[in-house]
Amino acid sequence: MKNLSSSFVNDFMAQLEERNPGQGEFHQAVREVVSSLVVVLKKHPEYQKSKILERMVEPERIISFRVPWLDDHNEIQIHRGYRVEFSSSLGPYKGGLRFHPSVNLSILKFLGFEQVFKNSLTTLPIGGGKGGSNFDPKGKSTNEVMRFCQSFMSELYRHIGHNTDIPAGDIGVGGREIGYMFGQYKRITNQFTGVLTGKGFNWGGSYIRPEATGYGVVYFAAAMLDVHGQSFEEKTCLVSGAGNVAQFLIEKLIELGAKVITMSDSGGFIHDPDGIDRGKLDWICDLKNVRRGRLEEYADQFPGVSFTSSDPTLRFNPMWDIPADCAFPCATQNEINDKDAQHLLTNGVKLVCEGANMPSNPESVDLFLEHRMIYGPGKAANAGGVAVSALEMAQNSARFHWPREEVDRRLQQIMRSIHDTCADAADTYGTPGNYVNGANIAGFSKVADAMLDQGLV
Ligand code: NDP
Ligand code: 2IT
Repeated sequence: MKNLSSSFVNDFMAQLEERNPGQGEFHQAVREVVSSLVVVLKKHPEYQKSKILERMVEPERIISFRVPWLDDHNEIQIHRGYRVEFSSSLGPYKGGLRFHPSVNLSILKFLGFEQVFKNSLTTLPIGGGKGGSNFDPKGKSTNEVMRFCQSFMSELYRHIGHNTDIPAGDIGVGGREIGYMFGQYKRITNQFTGVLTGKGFNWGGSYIRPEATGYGVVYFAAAMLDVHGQSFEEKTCLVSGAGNVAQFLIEKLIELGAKVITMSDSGGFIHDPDGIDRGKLDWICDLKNVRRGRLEEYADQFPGVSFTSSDPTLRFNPMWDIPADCAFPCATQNEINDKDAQHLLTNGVKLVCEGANMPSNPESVDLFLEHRMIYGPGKAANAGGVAVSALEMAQNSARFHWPREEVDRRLQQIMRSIHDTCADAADTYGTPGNYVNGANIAGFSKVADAMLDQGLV
């Protein structure tokens, strides 16, 4: 039996890094989980004997394929598509598709790995996966997006299925893209099944799926605040991102009496000291979802608002240097670094809750934990999206719809249960209030036990 000293993590990581060179984001996600699990492995030698962790970091299957398509000028374009089918221990592979120029195997493996733990935390029967392409939908015409989606699905269809692998949206993939991919899947297979989630409500989608990730983050954060006898009333909040997660998160924060003063996209951030109210949020949703414009336009539209362009030469994001009570990163991975974390701490932010996947880099997470920040890691806090995806699958199987109130009630219940499960696991393993350890340990245990039950496969 291996001696489980602190060198365990370093030894484990050295081997993982050697086997997966150049996959920084994947290394980062695994290191965090393995660091939390040392105490669990000490207590459970059976996990070590069966090499559960070693098996878990190896995706069950990785598919990579060519996506050729014709742009509006009749030029041939070629992109790369992927699906990382990470774990089917708890159910069919489940997780989103990301269309963004930065997409590569490292990013999809980190996302797929995180998804396994997140999906386990939902308590619903779903394994973990992730996919996508380095295609950038920004600046493309609707016809170009449709042709790309059809070409992408012309290959992906043979690898997925409502009992095998059920993709959904993520960055760059919303209702429009899901619609085009669903149409192509149906055309090729001649089957109308729940093979994708995030579908339009009229053709198999669930109420509250568009809202679920953002609402769920707020429900999770409210549960964390509740432990400290607090609510969102009068709290000033910083939010990054301006997409699906950010929009509905802000809607729920406003409903609960909070004041949201920032939003961002890849061009920069807006600071609205008066707060983004319901009317202004509607304007932003129209800008982003219908007109597909840049957030910068918000500053021209409403008085007293400043816009700050992204500056890649700066070692920090000035948006995280604005005094506030709470911060919700909802854009992308590693958008908060140690300098940003320091700014949040010195400016009085008491709660950070992650809508995005892995938005805080390891140094900033260390700072949050060291300073006893109320910190909700993405794999727990943003699980509401995939949870309602699983509810969409259940509704599709039964061929009916739950009413809006019913789905929202279930979402609230699931987020409360994820919160309590993480808090309990953190307590049990001697790190009360540490939701990072709690999420990693609780997410791991269910998958590990299922793997033991299912033998060496
Ligand atoms: P969207 O594509 O709807 O929105 C993404 C937002 O983040 C946009 O405002 C985008 O700006 C900004 N953004 C993306 N990448 C970057 C970047 N590299 N630098 C700066 N800004 C960036 O995606 P979602 O809202 O769906 O996803 C946001 C985050 O939430 C992601 O981390 C995703 O993995 C996570 N998540 C999403 C879930 C879902 O159900 N959709 C579920 C759980 C987590 P711009 O438009 O200029 O690119
Ligand atoms: O990161 C995520 O959890 C998602 N993008 C949602 C996945 C899903 O299957 O709904």
